[in-house]
Amino acid sequence: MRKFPPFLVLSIVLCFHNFRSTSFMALKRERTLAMIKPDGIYGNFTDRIKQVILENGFFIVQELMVQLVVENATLFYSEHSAKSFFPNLVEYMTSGPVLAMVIEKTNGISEWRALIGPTDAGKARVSHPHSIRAMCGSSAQRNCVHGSDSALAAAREILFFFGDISAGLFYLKLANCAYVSISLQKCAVAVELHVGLGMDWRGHRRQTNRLLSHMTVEHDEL
Ligand code: 3AN
Repeated sequence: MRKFPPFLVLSIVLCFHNFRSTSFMALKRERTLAMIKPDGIYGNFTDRIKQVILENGFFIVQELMVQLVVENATLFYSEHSAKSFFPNLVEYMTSGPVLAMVIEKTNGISEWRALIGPTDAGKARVSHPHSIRAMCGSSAQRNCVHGSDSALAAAREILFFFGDISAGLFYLKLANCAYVSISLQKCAVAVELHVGLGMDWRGHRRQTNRLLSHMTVEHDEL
């Protein structure tokens, strides 16, 4: 068999490695959390927003319509808890149902943020007139949609609503904890245990699914 000089083999390996880490890494498929907030749902923007999502090449992996309660909204937006607008934000986010979606696309996190536009919908109408917030939002608070702002936030927020869908094991839906009178603290601890220890929650999932099965409005019921 013909032998290749070691330096040639090494060069080919390095080239391949370089190709993978530049071209492929820059074009990574990413999942992010998209949410239609209560004003988006009440304003009948759901179909138009989903149309924009699909027209822009996103795949909707999973969706869930849920009514957040104060504990859920407080936890979801905990990073803003010290801000003056926080009480109003919690009130707004619990004023009606939200539609949470896991959406996927190449560079999906930044692509979705670009599509929704700036936080302040009033400013978005001037600076990003074609953005989703310009279409359906009305202010800095009532901006009709949410998008994760980083990979870490996307992982946390997807876990918040859907459990770890990539592992497919953990279906404790944190957003529903309050409905079934499991204390929110227990839910948070369960999530942390799962994430931290990679535990197999199949037994727990069966039990939780029984509790949640009639309370979760899934995709086909919307
Ligand atoms: P974004 O949703 O664009 O990532 P954040 O994370 O700064 O913006 O804010 C989270 C949410 O808090 C916003 N979507 C909005 O509903 C609300 N919010 C942000 N800034 C203000 C503000 N200045 N006044 C009232 N509500 C605000």
